[in-house]
Amino acid sequence: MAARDAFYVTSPIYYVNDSPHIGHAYTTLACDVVARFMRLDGRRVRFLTGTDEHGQKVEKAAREAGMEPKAFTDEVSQRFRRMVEVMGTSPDDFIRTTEERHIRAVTALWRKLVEAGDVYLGTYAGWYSVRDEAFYAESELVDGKAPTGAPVEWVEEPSYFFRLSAWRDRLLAYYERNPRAILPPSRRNEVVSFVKAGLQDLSVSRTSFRWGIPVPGDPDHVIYVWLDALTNYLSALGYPDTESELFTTFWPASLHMVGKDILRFHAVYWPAFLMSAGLEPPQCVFAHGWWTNEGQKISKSLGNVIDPFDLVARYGLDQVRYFLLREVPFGQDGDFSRAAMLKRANHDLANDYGNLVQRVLTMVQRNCAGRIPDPGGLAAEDDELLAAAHALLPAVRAAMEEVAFHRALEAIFEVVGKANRYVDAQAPWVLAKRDPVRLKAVLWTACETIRHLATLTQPFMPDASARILDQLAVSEPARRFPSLGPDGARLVPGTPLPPPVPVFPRLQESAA
Ligand code: ME8
Repeated sequence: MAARDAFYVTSPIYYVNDSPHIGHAYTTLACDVVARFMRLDGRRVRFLTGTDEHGQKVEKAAREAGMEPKAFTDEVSQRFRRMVEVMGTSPDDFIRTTEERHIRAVTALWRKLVEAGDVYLGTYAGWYSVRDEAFYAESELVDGKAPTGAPVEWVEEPSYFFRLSAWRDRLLAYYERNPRAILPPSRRNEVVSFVKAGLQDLSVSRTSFRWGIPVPGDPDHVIYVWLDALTNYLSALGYPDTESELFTTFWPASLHMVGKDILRFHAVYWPAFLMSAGLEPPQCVFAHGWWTNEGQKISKSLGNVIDPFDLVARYGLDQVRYFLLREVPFGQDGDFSRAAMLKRANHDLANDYGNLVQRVLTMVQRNCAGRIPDPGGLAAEDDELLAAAHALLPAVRAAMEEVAFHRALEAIFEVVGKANRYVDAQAPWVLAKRDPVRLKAVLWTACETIRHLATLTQPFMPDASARILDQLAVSEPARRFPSLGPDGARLVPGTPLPPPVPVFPRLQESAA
C-alpha cells in the first residue's frame, strides 16, 4: 500500500521511432502540472517519464536510419530528454526500456505471470500492426486496415499467451471497487463495455524479430513490446524489490496519464498483468484527448507535425504551457491553431494577468517607495476580493482532483478578472492624489491577491509565476500552498520590492 501522502504520476514512455511532437509534449506537461501542484500542496511526489525502445517498430526505424537499434535508440531517446527540459517539466526519473534495471524487472514480472499459471505456449495466427504494435482480430479490421487506420500484416508464429480471458470478472470487480480507476467517466464506460463483452487471450511474445527482451528460458521468443513497456512503471521503483522504501512508498501508481489511443493497454491489460503477479493495480488511469493541427489530423505523411521546440521558441514556454492546458477541456480532443495560441497569450496573459501585475506593482513602486504598503483598515470591497483569492486553493484543488486543468485555470483567471475590475473601480491613480491612506489599503489588497494568483499559477507557468513572486519578495518556503488562504501568510508591510519588470510580453502577429 502506497504511503498516504505519496503521489506517483507517470507519463507514457514514448517510442523512439521518431522525434518528439506536440502530443508527447502535451502528456508530459500534464503530468508535470500534477506533479508540481502536488509538491506545492505538501505531497511526496514521484514523476516518471521515459522512452519505449524495443519492438518491431523501433527496430524498423533503426534499420531505415541505417543504424544499429541500440545506437539509434541512444540518439532518439536524447531528443525526448531534451523535450522534457524544453517544456520545463520536472520528472524525478527518466527510464529507458533498454536499461538493465528495466530488463531485470520485465524478466521478473514474466516469471510471476508464469508462476501464476497465466502464461501458456501456442501459435498466433492473425493480424498485426507494427505502427500500433497491436494485434487485431479479423472482425476488427476496417477496409483491410486497423481501426486506427494503420496498415496490418498477417502474422503466424509460435507465441506465448497471457490468459486474459480468465480476468474478465476480476477486472470488472476492480473497476467497480474504484470509481476513479479510469477517467474521464466516458472512457471508463467504454472500457467497461469492452471488458463485459469478453476478452481474448493475449499474445505476449514474438518470434519473427529479435529487438526485445528474451523470454526467460526460451530465447527464441522476445517479450511483446507492450508487456515490456508497461512494466517500466514498476522498474523505475526498483521492482522486483517490492520491500524497498521507494516501492512501498509509491506503489500502486496514483495516476497513469495516457492519450486515449493507449487506454486499453493501461486499463485492461496492465491491471490484469499486475493482479496476476500479485501486485495492486493503479489507482487511476486518465485518458486525455488528441490534438489536431488547424483542423487536420497530425501525421508525418501530411507534413503537419508540430514541433514542441519550435513552439516554445516562437511563443514562449509559459505561453505554450498555458495554452495547451487552457484551450481544451482536459480529456477532450483539441485543435491547435496559431490564431488561438496568439489570442490566449495576448488576451489572457499579456492583457489580463500581466497587466494586473504590472500596473499594481508600478503604482507600489511610485507611490509607496517600492515597499509593501501598510493596509491599515480594510473596506468591504477589499475583503470581498481577498475572500475570492482565499477561496481559490480549495477550488483549484477540487479541479485538480478531477484532473480538470482547464477548470483550475478558469477559476484562477476569474479572480484575475475580478482583481482587474477592482483596480479599475478603486482607481488608485486617483487615490494617489486624494487619499493616500485608502491608496495603501487598495494596493496592499491587490498585491495580496496577486500573491495568491502567482502561487497558484506556479504548476502551470513556473517561470512567469516565479518572476511575479520575486517581484513581491515572497521567500521560497512561502511559495507553498500552506501560505495561502485566510489562515496563511500575509504580505508584510515595509518589505522592499525590486523594480517591476513586465512578465508576459505581447506577441506580434508575425510570431504566427
Ligand atoms: O504509444 N495528441 O508511444 P507513442 C495528444 N510507447 N497526444 C498525443 C498525440 C496527439 N496528436 N500523439 C501522441 C506509445 N500523443 C507507447 C506507450 S506506455 C507504457 C507505452 C501522446 O510514442 C499520447 O499521450 O506512440 C499518446 O498516448 C502517446 O503520445 C503515444 O506515444
